[in-house]
Amino acid sequence: MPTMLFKKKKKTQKNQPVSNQSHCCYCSMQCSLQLVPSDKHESGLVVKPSPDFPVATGRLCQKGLNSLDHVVHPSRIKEPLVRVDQDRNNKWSNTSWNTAFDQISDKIKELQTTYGKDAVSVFGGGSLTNEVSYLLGKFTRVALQSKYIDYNGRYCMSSAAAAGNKAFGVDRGLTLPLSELENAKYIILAGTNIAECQPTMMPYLMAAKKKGAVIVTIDPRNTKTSKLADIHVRLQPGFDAMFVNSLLNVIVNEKLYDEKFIKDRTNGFSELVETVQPFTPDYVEEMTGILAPKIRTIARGFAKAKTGIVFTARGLEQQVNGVENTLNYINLCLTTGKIGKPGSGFGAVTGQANGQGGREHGQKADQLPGYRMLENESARAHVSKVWGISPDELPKSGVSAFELFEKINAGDIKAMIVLGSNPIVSSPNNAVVEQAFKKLELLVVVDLFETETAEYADWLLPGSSFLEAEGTLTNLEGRVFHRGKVLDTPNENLLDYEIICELAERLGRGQYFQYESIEDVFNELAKASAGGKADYSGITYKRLKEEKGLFWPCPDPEHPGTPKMFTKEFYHEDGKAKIFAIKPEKPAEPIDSEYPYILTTGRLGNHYLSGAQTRRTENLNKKSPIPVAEIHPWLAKKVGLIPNQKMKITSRRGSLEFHVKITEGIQPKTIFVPFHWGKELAINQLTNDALAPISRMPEFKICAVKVKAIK
Ligand SMILES: Nc1nc2c(c(=O)[nH]1)N[C@H]1C(S)=C(S)[C@@H](COP(=O)(O)OP(=O)(O)OC[C@H]3O[C@@H](n4cnc5c(=O)[nH]c(N)nc54)[C@H](O)[C@@H]3O)O[C@H]1N2
Ligand SMILES: Nc1nc2c(c(=O)[nH]1)N[C@H]1C(S)=C(S)[C@@H](COP(=O)(O)OP(=O)(O)OC[C@H]3O[C@@H](n4cnc5c(=O)[nH]c(N)nc54)[C@H](O)[C@@H]3O)O[C@H]1N2
Ligand code: SF4
Ligand SMILES: [Mo]
Repeated sequence: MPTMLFKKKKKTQKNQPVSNQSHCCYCSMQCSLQLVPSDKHESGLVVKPSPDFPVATGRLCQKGLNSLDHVVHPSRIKEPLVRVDQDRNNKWSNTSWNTAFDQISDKIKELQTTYGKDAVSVFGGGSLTNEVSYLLGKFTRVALQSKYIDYNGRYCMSSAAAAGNKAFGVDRGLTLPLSELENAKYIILAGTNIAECQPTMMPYLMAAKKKGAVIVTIDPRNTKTSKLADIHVRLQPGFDAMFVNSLLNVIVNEKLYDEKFIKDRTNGFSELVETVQPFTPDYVEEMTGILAPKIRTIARGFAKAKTGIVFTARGLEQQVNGVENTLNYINLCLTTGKIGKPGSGFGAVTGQANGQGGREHGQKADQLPGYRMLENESARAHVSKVWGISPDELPKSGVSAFELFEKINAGDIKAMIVLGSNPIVSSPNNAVVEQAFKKLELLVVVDLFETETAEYADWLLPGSSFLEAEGTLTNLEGRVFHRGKVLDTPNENLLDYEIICELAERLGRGQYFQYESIEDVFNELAKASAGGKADYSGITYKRLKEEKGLFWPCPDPEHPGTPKMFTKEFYHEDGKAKIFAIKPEKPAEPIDSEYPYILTTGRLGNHYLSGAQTRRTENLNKKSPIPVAEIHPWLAKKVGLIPNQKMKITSRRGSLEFHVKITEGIQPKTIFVPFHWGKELAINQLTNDALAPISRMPEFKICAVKVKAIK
C-alpha cells in the first residue's frame, strides 16, 4: 500500500485549544467567537463572543453561542467507515484511512476506465473555506479530469449572482460594507428575514432607524424582521416583479428618477419606461391586493430619500423568475441613483458562512477561480498555467447541482463525492435525489455525521469541523478573513483539504497537489484569481491577520481592498450598469382549482439548513424540535382545521403531515414550512424541481398544494 502524504496529527493536550479565536460556522455574518475554559459544558469549554473582528463585535446569536455542541457531539464520525451490506441497512465497518483511500481510488479508476472521466462527480458546499472550495474545483478538473462539479450554493446565491452579473457585470453580494447601513435614509428589505437569518445584523438596521431611516419589508409573512419595519408589504409569493413594476411606474411617471445618474452611468432606461407603463398602482392593487396609496408612498419615499439601500434574499430569488425578480429590485437603485454613493447601495444578502467566497473559486459548474469562466480561452490559459497543466486538459462546463442528480438517473454519472452538503434534505423534489443515490455505483460522503445523505453512501469519511481547520472565508460584505485552528480533529483525523490531496495522489495526480500547509493553497488561489473579477492576488495570510480582513477586489499587495463597489464604474466594458426591463411571469406551477394554495419554504432562527448540525445541538433543537406549518385563520376555517389538529399538505409530488400554527401573520393563500428536517419531515419531498433558465435555481419558494385537516 502507498504511504500517506499526510501523517496523523500530533495531538495537543486534550481539550486545550491551540488558540481560542474563531468564527461561527453558520451564517454569512461570520461573527467572531472565542472558546474559554468552563465547567458548565462537559467539553470543558464554552463559546463567548470575541472582540476580535469588526463586523458584529461582541455579538453572537443562539446558533453561534451553541456552535461548539455539534463539534464535540458523541455521534461525530471518528474513523473512515465502509458499507458492509449491499442493502444499505446502515451496517458500517471501521477501516483505516489507507484502506479507504486505496479502495475509493481503485473504484474511481475502474469506473473512469469503463465509462470515461466524466462518470465521477463532486458536490461541494458553501460552508467550506476558500481553500477547500478552490481545491474541490481543482481536484475535479485536474485529478478526476471530470467536468461534473457543482455545489449547494446553486440552491442559494445563483439567481442573485446571475442578476449581479447582468446588471453590474460582477456578483458581490453586498456592494457596500454594513457600516454604511446607518447612513441610509430608506431601506427596502425584500424576501429577507434578517432577524432570524443574520440576527447580529439587526443592530445596524436599528441604528439606521434611530437616525431616521424608513424601513420597508416585503414578505408573505409578518416576520421578526418586519416588526422593525415602518411599512410591511405582505405579498403573495410570486408577485415581486409586478409589485416592483408598480413602484417603477410611479418613479417614472412622477419623474422621481435621477436623470443624470441614468444618463451617465446606466443603459436600458427607455425600455423600462415603456415596460412599466401598464403597472399603475391601481392595476397592481387589483392584481395583488397591495393598496395603491401604499405603493405610491414607498415609491416616493425611496426615490426622494437622500440615501437608500435595497436588500434581497432567497424569498424572491429561489424562484424560476428569481433572476428577473432580483434585477427589478436592482432597478430601484439604478433609476434613483442609489448605488456607489455613501449610504446607498444594493445587496443580495449572502446565506452560508462562506456563501460568498464559496462561489468565487471554482466549485461552480462553469467557473474557474477568481470568477473566471471555464469556457473563456484566456481564463483557461491563465488558470492552467498556475496549475501546471495544458489548457486542453481542462474539461469544459458541467451542469448545475440538481442536474447532477438527473445525470445520475440518466446513467451518465456513476460516482459522486459529497463534501459539505446534505443534498437529500436540501434538494427540491428529493425523490429524484433518492433515486440517484440508489443508482450510484460509488457514493463517498465526507461529513461530521451520518447524515440523511450519508445513509446512502458506500464510504463515509470523517470531515473536519470549523474549529479544527484553518483557512480563509469571505463574509457577506465581500470581506476576506483568516480563521485559525482552535481544536484538534477527533482521533487526530485528516483535515478536509488533506483528504482531497491524498485522493489526488492515489489517482496519480499528486504532483499537482503538493502543499506544505493550507497557506500554500491560499497563495496558489490568490495567483489563480489574479486579474479575475474576484481578485485576491494582493491578499496574504499576514495581511489578513494584521488588517483583520480585506475586501476583494484586492489586486496587489499595496491595494487597500474595496469595501465599496461601483463608486466610479460598473464592471461592464463601457463602465455602465444595465437596466433590464422586466415583464412579470408566472411561477412554474401556478395555483389552480385542484391545488389552490401556495407552499413556500424557508428558515427558523434556531436551525440551520439541513439541520445536520443544529438538530444535534440540544439547546437549539429543544426550542424547535419539529417543523410546524404556518397557515392563516381564513385557510384554517376553510379546510375545517381547529387548533392542535394536524394538516396534510399535498403537492403534485406527494403528501406530508404537519403540526400547524394558525397565525394572522401570513398571506391567506400561503402556507410556510421550514426545511430543516429529513425523511418524513422533509418538506423537499413536496417542492418543485423546476429550474430558473439562466441560474438553474430551483423554485423552493413556490409550489401549488392542497391541504386537508386530519381528523
Ligand atoms: N437561522 C438560520 N439562519 C440562516 C440559515 C438557516 O438555515 N437558519 N441559512 C443561511 C442561508 S444558507 C441563507 S441562504 C439565508 C437565507 O435567508 P433568507 O432568504 O432571509 O431566509 P428564508 O427564510 O429562506 O426566506 C426569507 C423570506 O422570504 C419570504 N418569501 C417567501 N416567498 C417570497 C416571495 O415570493 N417574495 C418575497 N418577497 N418574500 C418571500 C419568506 O416568508 C421568508 O420570510 O439564511 C442564512 N442564515
Ligand atoms: N425547501 C427548501 N430547500 C432549500 C432551501 C429553502 O429555502 N427551501 N434553501 C437552500 C439553500 S439557500 C441552501 S444554502 C441549501 C443548503 O443545504 P445543505 O448543503 O444540505 O446544507 P447544510 O445543512 O449546511 O449541509 C452541510 C453538510 O456538511 C457538513 N459540514 C459542515 N461543515 C463541514 C466541514 O467543514 N467539512 C465537512 N466535510 N462537512 C461539513 C454538515 O454536517 C452537513 O451535513 O439548502 C437549500 N434547500
Ligand atoms: S449571526 Fe450568523 S455568524 Fe453570527 S452567531 Fe449567529 S449564526 Fe453565527
Ligand atoms: Mo443558502
